[in-house]
Amino acid sequence: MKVTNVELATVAVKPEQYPNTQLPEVALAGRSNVGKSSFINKMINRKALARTSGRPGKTQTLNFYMVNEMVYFVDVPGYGFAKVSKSEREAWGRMIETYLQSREPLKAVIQLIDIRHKPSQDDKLMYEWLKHFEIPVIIVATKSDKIPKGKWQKHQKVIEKELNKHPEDPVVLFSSETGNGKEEAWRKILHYIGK
Ligand SMILES: Nc1nc2c(ncn2[C@@H]2O[C@H](COP(=O)(O)OP(=O)(O)OP(=O)(O)O)[C@@H](O)[C@H]2O)c(=O)[nH]1
Ligand SMILES: [Mg+2]
Repeated sequence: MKVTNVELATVAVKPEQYPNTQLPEVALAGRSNVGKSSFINKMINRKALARTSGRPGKTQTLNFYMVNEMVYFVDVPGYGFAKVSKSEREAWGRMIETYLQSREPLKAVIQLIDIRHKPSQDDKLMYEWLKHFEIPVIIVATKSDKIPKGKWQKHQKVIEKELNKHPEDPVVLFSSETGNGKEEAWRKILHYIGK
């Protein structure tokens, strides 16, 4: 995929602020610090358009990145981040649920799971919730650079089993460090947005 044009088009916390264009959207989901913003940067060949941080909780709004005037990548705050107040966390939860539940242009959610670890309870709940709303999910097992290639398959199997992954949802092994899986992730995204 040749990315020629990207811009942070919209920052939203409520539906009135979502873009009112006809472009399809794919949203990122995953626990805080799993690498959602890094995934976007890698996919669009930018070092730091989507802001990343070693500290969890970097992304706090819905950030709509328009790519090639073809699709929006929607960066979403991570879940499972303890260091915010309960009320703040609930407000984020509502913001994310409102978007995922009711957004007509949303074609798929890219759910990121750290390849090194078993999916957490939050990961499982998120996946179940997305399936309940019949949203297609692309599972991205990220940080693949952190374990030897010989172990990738075994870790992928654990993720699939723990999530009770539906057969139609693809898994892509990915690394924002090395670019592993980038073209495959693009292929899956293009499929879901009908390109
Ligand atoms: N080695 C390695 N590090 C990664 C990878 N992806 C992300 N990271 C690192 O993980 C940390 C968190 O990455 P972010 O992209 O900010 O994570 P996020 O999911 O957007 O986090 P929130 O915005 O807090 O929800 C950063 O220090 C990244 O450099 C990867 O594929 N490999
Ligand atoms: Mg982020």
